[in-house]
Amino acid sequence: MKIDCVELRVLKMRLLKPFRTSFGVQQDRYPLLVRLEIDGRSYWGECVAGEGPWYSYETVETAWQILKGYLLPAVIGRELADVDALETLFAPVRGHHMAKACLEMAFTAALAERARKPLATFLGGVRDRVETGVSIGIQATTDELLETIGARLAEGYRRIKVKIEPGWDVTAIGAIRDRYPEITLMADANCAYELDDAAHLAQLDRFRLLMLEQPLAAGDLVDHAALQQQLRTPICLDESIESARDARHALQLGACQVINIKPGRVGGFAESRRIHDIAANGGIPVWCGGMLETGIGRACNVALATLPNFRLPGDISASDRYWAEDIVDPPFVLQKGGTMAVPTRWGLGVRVRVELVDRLTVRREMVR
Ligand code: SMG
Ligand code: MG
Repeated sequence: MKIDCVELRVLKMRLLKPFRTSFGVQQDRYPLLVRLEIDGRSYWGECVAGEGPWYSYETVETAWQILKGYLLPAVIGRELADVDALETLFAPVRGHHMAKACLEMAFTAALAERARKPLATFLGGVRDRVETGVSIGIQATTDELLETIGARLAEGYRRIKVKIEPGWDVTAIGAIRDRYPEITLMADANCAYELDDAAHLAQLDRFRLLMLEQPLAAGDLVDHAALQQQLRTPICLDESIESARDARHALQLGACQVINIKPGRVGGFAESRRIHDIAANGGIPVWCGGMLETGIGRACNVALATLPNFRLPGDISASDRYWAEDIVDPPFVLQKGGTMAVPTRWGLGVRVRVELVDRLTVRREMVR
């Protein structure tokens, strides 16, 4: 299969509500999309990089530059037998997994469509619906937090994740447990703590959290291993796992008991699959994270979450948790029991609403 040319686009999309984490507030998102042209047909992919280098060193701007300057010239016009061929051509570029991932995922969706299979089936998925949860940002007050959680539970979400940071942790989680003693609850710190905070974080143990996500710095597997020794709550790694090698090291060190896989963070589906398998062999579950994606990235996440070792609910919420209007048709909706149906159409499984994408586009360029 040959990629004839690729269009890069940046959209401007406003979240229905601002989303606050330990590293900042997001309200406007600028999704970077790629549109691969192959034999006159379009295949879309989404890059999960943010506007600034907070969650990761990658940004919309760096991804655009790496795609245009290095990744696209390496693959456009080349005969590509499979994803291996693509990965081989990307290998000389160090890092930049978010830039690589959007191409890899769009290309994989094209291969799935050519094979006349839904993406999930093409990837080896084993289920027709995936378990989902919702991620709730840091709120101004405890009352607002409890109210927001109540609203999400009423919508049907069955697993609640809350963002924490120093000053918004033990008391906030305790208030949630007082009000909702039985809900499936977890917390995500996005790297906001240090190993010296171990005794403080151990106070979370009494709240029976499903897991504590990424308490310490992204690069720090060694301190995560030391922290896990001092916590009963399972540690889950997100930012720390950028590759299968990271996953292998994390397991060897005992740095976590759960892994959050985001295909957009690790370079795409193939690397996600390798991390999935390493975790499965090590006896630890994985789940699919989210990066406030549009329906394009969400379709990829849903497909990936059908693999067997995705044994915990993902941050894969419905389109209306994020956007007034999603750019795919049909949008993703929450089903009974807090699940999401896996699209059954060939390829990506959802249609991209090109007229809406056009209206939201703030930057575009064709690379040949
Ligand atoms: O997509 O529902 C979503 C957001 C899930 O909390 C979420 N993502 O660290 O896991 C995480 C954060 C990172 C996204 S902040 C842009
Ligand atoms: Mg996280």
